Amino acid sequence: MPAPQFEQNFRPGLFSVPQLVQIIRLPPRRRAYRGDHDPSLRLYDGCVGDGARTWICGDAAFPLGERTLVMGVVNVTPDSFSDGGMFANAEEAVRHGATLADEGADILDVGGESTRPGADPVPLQEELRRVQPVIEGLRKARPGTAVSVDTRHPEVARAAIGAGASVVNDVTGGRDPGMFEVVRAGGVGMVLMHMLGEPKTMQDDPRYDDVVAEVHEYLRERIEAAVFAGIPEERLCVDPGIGFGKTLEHNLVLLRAISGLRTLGAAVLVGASRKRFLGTLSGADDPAGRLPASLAAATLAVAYGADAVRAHDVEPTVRALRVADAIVRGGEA
Ligand code: PMM
Repeated sequence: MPAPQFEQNFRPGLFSVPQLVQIIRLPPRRRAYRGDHDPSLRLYDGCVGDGARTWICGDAAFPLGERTLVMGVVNVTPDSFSDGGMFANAEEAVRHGATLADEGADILDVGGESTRPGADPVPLQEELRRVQPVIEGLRKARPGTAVSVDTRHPEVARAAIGAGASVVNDVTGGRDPGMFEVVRAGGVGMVLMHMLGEPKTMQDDPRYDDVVAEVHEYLRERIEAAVFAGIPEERLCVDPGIGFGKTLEHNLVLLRAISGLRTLGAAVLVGASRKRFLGTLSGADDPAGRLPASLAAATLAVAYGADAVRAHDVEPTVRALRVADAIVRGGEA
């Protein structure tokens, strides 16, 4: 990685005082990543006092580090693994999203294409038809709550921004060449998630030499590509993509390594809610029965350094995170 190796290069007199000031001000991710992810590590110990960080998403500015943000899931799909079919018409989806906002969601994540393992792609027009009225409805019903669109298609993202979305949550990390331009022009925030391959085949024997290093490097490169495309760094958030081309063991190692993602400088989102590995570990076959497991994963994600969690069950998640935040961040319960 072409990061300046300050420790190795530094000799007295090598840098002028203004240069040294610049070096000190460089965001942490520009310093070398040392592959520092020993699995015996690493509760995050820098949540308090690691400087003011803010995630800017359109008109919304989310302070990071004080309190964990909650992204509530509003799937408008007939086939999502966790809640598919439950909110498949716009009115019900808006009602559900409004409830999640009242329960304390900071962002409502509206998705019209299931990305569960094995899912077939949805035609663009159909995805648009699903998400647009829900985003418009939520903006009217709960104008104070930000809306994100969960899509990997620039055409859908553009229409969603027009309908009032202030975040694009792209599970491919901006793989489509047109996506960054839509986000840049819209002035919105973006989630860059890691996914290995495509939803249809991603769980067919996923392999990595070093899952943490590879996911980290992918997200670092995606941040650079987004910034190069003109998206300010403070609009970006990264997500390791729990369950997206990962075995149970990959998911666990990635969760333990969240603090490493903090060195990239962007906000960090983690979505473990109701996922299959939680069913395997806890013995809950039904995704709706995975609440205790989801709360355990969310609270530990916070302890390991997550700024935000994506959750289906917002009310219990908010309550659990009040406790986690009080312990980890030193705030009040
Ligand atoms: N998981 C799902 C969908 N979108 N987006 C982000 N950023 N992170 C995730 O972990 C994530 C996501 C799949 O879960 P769902 O089918 O319940 O929405």
